[in-house]
Amino acid sequence: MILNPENECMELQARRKLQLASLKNLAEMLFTRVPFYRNKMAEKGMRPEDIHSLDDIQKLPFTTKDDLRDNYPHGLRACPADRIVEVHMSSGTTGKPIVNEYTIKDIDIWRESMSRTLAAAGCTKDDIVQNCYGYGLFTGGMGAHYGASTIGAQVLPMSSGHTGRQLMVMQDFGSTMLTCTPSYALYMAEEAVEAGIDLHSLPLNKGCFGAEPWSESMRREIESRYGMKAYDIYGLTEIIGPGVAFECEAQSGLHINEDLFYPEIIDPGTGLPVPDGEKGELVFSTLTREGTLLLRYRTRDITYFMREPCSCGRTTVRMHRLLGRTDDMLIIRGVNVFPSQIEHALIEIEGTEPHYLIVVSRGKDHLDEMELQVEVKKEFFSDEVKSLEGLRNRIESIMKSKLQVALKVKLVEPKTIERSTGKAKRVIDNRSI
Ligand code: DLL
Repeated sequence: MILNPENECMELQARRKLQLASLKNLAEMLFTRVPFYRNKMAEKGMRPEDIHSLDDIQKLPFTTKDDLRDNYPHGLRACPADRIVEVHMSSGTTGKPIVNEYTIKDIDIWRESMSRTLAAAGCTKDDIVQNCYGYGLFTGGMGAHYGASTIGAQVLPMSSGHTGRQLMVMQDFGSTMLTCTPSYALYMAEEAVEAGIDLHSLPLNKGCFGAEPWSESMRREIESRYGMKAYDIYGLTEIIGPGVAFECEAQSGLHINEDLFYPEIIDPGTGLPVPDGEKGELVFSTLTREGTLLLRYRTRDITYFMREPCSCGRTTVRMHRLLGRTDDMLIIRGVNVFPSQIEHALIEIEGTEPHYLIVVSRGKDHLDEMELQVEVKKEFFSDEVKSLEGLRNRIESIMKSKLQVALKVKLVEPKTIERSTGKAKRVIDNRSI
């Protein structure tokens, strides 16, 4: 369902006009209220009144993760402290966290963008939404909660973890929609089988999954294990949290809420825009926010724009599901490898579970070595050694042809790879470079 047809199906010229007015306002607010941005704009010789068209955004400075860390905790706040009603922070593992401060209007923007997101997956006021994104500083829990409650659905604010309790509530309360990371959805499905629960017999029929990379094959896996429709949703703490982009019933690219968050795709090397359809780094500017405003924030996420009309009727630009990150890309003996390629290939191979871990190290000969630990299905593991050996060889040769670089496969018993209730960790890089 299209929650806000006026904005989501707006004629393109009208939207561009709206975006330009918002961009001018954003530049003005940043210039007058945030010294960090005033200095950055001055370095470029730019003033807010120099913006005459949307293309002029290219003359404005980028913002990076380091800029946010350097300004921790309040350096980028664009309004008086007493107007902030909520704060979220990213789950980063190094250095200071990334902070996002919200005013009441910012929370309303979040409600709007997340309710559009959940509605596109079919959520209505009659749904019972089991929200297993983590609550707390992470934006997933509150974001999905705000979206579902704005629609008027009933929210079960479960947070992540306590899988036994999740499954009990899922059955006893008749949850119809699930929101969590895709890896946790698969883990719960696995536990359900173990507990003898037939997920297909439950009223659950749709879910919105995101916050970590996942593949088309993993979607099919979730859809078949639960008997539900699984939608990809995208967002990041820096911009608002979840609700930046979402799939509609066509499940063909994610519609960007571009009246709220202005997207660009650039060449990460040159910083110049790439032509539509070409891969590059996704960049966002917050068009209407008040607390933490960002100009041309470099997400490090890699995707491309899909501008062909969508069968759903929305006119917002779509982005392809994420193809990787500029910083997650592994360079193995000079070859670029994305964990998503490995996952995609793995799910197609019969006998394996979609749980894996990539361990990279540097061998005695100083060359990179990549080990792929893969869980084997229970029935396969009890099989004879010969067939396990065959499976291992098959995975190694499929990976070699897909990745153009060799890796060693280690088959491990079911349930030995650590499960995550939030974002899964897929790569351990032991190279000290
Ligand atoms: O993960 C916000 C979120 C919560 C999105 C719930 C979707 C659902 P961060 O913790 O700041 O925020 O992490 C943001 O996670 O830059 C991507 O690299 C990755 N990511 C988010 N959604 C997807 C997705 C939340 N659908 C970072 N597919 C982003 C792949 C995703 N990666």
